[in-house]
Formats: sequence, C-alpha cells, structure tokens
Amino acid sequence: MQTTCKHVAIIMDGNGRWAKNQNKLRTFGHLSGSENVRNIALAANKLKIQVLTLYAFSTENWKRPMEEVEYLMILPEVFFNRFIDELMREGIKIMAIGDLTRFPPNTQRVLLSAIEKTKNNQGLILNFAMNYGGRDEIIRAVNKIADDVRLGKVDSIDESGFESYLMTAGLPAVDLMIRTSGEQRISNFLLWQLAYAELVFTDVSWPDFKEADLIEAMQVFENRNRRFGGL
Ligand code: V0D
Repeated sequence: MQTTCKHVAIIMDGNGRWAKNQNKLRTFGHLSGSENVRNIALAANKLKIQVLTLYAFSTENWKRPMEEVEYLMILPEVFFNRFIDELMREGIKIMAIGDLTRFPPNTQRVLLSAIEKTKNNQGLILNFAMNYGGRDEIIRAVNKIADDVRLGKVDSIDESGFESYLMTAGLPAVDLMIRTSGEQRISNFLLWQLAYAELVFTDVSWPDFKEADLIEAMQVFENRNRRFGGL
C-alpha cells in the first residue's frame, strides 16, 4: 500500500545565515525566504499535498533585534501584495496558527483579509505558524478544557478530544516535518502533532530549498513508511 503525505510542516531556518554568507543583510535573507515560501507552496499544491504548515515566526523571535522584528512584521503584507492573485488562481487557502494578537494591527488585518479572501479555495492549505509555540498551544488547550469543564461541557477527554482543542483542529495529522539549514531540533514547533511524524533534517538553507528537495524529503517519508508502517 502506498502511503501518502497529506500534511508537511517545515521549519524554514537559515535565512539570515544565507544572507550573511553573501555579505548581505539578514533582512535580505528573510525577503528571499518569503519568495521561497511562494515557490514551495506552488510545488506542494502541484504535488497534491493537502496542508503545508510553515514556521514563520516563533514566540522566541521577539528577542531578535528590533529592526529585524519590524522587518519581519511587514513580510506578510509584502508577500500578499505580490502573490495573492497567483495564490487565488491556484486555489490555495491561507490559514494561520499562533497568537496573532501581538502583531501590529496592520499585519493582523492583512493576514485576516487573506484568510477571508481564500477561505473557499479547494487546493493546498498554506498554514502559517505565527507567534506560535508548541507549549503555549498545549497550555491554551488545557485552559480551554478547564473552562469547558467548569461550564459542564466536558468531564473527561481522550486523545482525539484533546486534539480538537489544538490550533490544528480539523487538519490531517502531520506526516513529515522538515527542518532546513542543519540544526536537528524541534524548537517548540508542533509538539503534540509531531508524535508520529517522520523528521527530515537537511543542510540546505531555506532560500535554497527547492521543489526537488521537497520531493526528496517526501521520498524519505514514503520509504520509511513502507519499511516501518503497519506491514
Ligand atoms: C522570514 C522564512 C512569509 C522565515 C520565510 C511574520 C523567516 C520568510 C510570511 C508570511 C517570513 C506570513 C503570513 C502570511 C503570509 C506570508 C512570513 C514572517 C516571516 C513572520 F499570511 N514569509 N515570512 N512571515 N519569513
């Protein structure tokens, strides 16, 4: 039986280092990285992946220098100004997980309008993890469950009940997690969701990560699944 990769998650690491290596500013690396988001989203859509979750901004990223954080905040707007027409044509649907409320109002508006505009699209779900932390997500779920217990809506929950309180509720399980640029850590990305995912670490930096690299990672997933899957 051929298992298919429905949900791919990527930690898009190495943008700053990629820029520094060519004596450019880190912000240039981020801009190149955002262009690559477009390329890989189009490739994933063509490959019939259902969900692509991209780690765009972690709860740790606020510790970066102020100028860099400010630059990152304008990237969603730059991205949509350039690519929203193309995303619409391709039927790509935008989603976001994480706490958007800490972003500048304009960044929130731009993102919410892209989510609204693409909500009926039937192709790839392009899910941005923004100001996202895996532990934060779990704690929020626990608090919502406590609220529902107090309201008498819940008395005990199982794994699938717990999952319905996560920000990824309703999405298929993560099959494959890729981290670019050499580090071999999860870094507080999808903690619960990665329980059974294949993990692929590559030395390629995010701006250089191409469709062929995505296909290669999917083949690693399919081979491991054939060997270790339930016979
Ligand atoms: C910087 C590499 C696209 C990672 C990719 C707010 C670091 C480029 C977006 C984006 C970032 C986010 C939401 C959205 C549309 C586009 C983005 C951030 C950083 C942080 F709806 N690239 N990108 N957002 N980088």
